[in-house]
Formats: sequence, structure tokens, C-alpha cells
Amino acid sequence: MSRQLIAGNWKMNGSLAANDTLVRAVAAGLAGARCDVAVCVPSPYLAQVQGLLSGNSLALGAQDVSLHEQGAYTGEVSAAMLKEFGVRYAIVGHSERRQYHGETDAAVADKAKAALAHGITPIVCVGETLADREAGRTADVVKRQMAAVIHTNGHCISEIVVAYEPVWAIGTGRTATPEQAQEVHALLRTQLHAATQHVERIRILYGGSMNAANAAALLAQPDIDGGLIGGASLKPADFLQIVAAAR
Ligand code: 3PY
Repeated sequence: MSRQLIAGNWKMNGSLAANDTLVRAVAAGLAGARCDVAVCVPSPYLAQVQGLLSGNSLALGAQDVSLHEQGAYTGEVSAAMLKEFGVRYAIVGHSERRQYHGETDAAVADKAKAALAHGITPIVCVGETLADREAGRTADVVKRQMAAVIHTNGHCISEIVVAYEPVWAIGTGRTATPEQAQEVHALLRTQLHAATQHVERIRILYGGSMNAANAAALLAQPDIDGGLIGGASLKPADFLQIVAAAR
């Protein structure tokens, strides 16, 4: 299994001054980190953070990518543009984008494909709502979301990162228990195994209120290969504690 990946998802937070302080503090605390570490920042700050990252081991990520190559798509940012700023990862299909921007499984799969075509690793988010979980539909929902990405990305599927983010654990302070998360990660691993001989390359992250207090127990699960971190990624001490808990 590859090293774990801890990726911060800043969401729509930050300013030139705050980013400067945050990135310098995180970078200064990374010596000895056993895992890979990335920060996924709002698009207007890509150039600034790219500059702050040069010479250290932090990788740069975006929070979305257009499924189109170029053209009349006002407000969209293409994978080629992200690549010019040294972007290594792009989150796709975060539940906030599925919920507030109507992103479908097919669109998420196409975004993953657009990222891969430009050498950017998509961090593909899947996860069930509370209603899905309570109705016993968790497995069906995450497998359907994953199947769309597998179908569209075929032989490239081993190049993606997956993030299991139960919607009911996002921005709510509720977290899946390590056992609940492990169960879903194991079923995603089985599904991916059926699609590629290189399943060992695919990192499956847990996201959804992972924080300094619960990270160690989650990251110790056999099928959890890292974390996609929301609020705690804006607090250098907390983010570094999560990094320290990773292997
Ligand atoms: C959260 O932790 O709330 C996230 O959405 C991470 O992507």
C-alpha cells in the first residue's frame, strides 16, 4: 500500500494574508511526515500558494475542475489551466458541489477524466446522505457513484484517489465511527478490485469532520489510506496533528 495522503480542503476560506500564515506554519511542521500532504485551495489563490510551496514537500490541489477542455463556459476552470499552476490533485464530486451545483454522477466521472487527461490526480468524493444511511442504502449509493467513475475512466482508474465522505458528517461535527468508515472503504476497495489489477495504487481517503481528536482511530483502519480534511485544515496545529497520526 502506498503512503497515506492527508489533503486539506480549505473550501471557500482564505485571504492572501491568512494563506501566507497558514501555509508557512504547515510547511514548517512537515519535517518527518510519513505521509503525503496536500492543500486544495480556492482557484484565485493557486498562484500565491504555488509560490509558497516551492521548495517544500506540500502538494497543491484544486477544489474542482471543468469537464470541458476550453471555450464558452463562464466561471469554469479547465484542467490545463490548473496544470499551469502546478496543481497535482483536484477534488471532484464533493457533496457540496453535488448538492449546491447539481453535479451528477456522470459529470463527476467526466471531471475525473478531464483531470487525468492533464496528469492531475482527481480526488473523487462519494458518500451517502443521512436519509440514505437510515434507509439502508449506503452501499447502493456509494457503489453507484463509484461505478460511474469506473465506467468512464476504464483503464485509468488506478490513477485516481477516492474520498469517502458521508454527507451527514460534512460540516456537522458528526463523524463516521472508524468501524462505519472501514466498512464502506472495504466495499469500495472490493468494487475497485473488480475493475483493475492495480487496486493497491488507489488511495481511499476518509473525509467528513476528520479532526485532531478522531484522526488516529480512523487512519488506523486497514482500508483507510488518508484523509480529506475540512475545517481542521485551516488550523495549522490541528492539521499537523492529523499528519502526524498518518502512516
Ligand atoms: C469536511 O471535513 O467537512 C469535508 O467536507 C472535507 O472535504
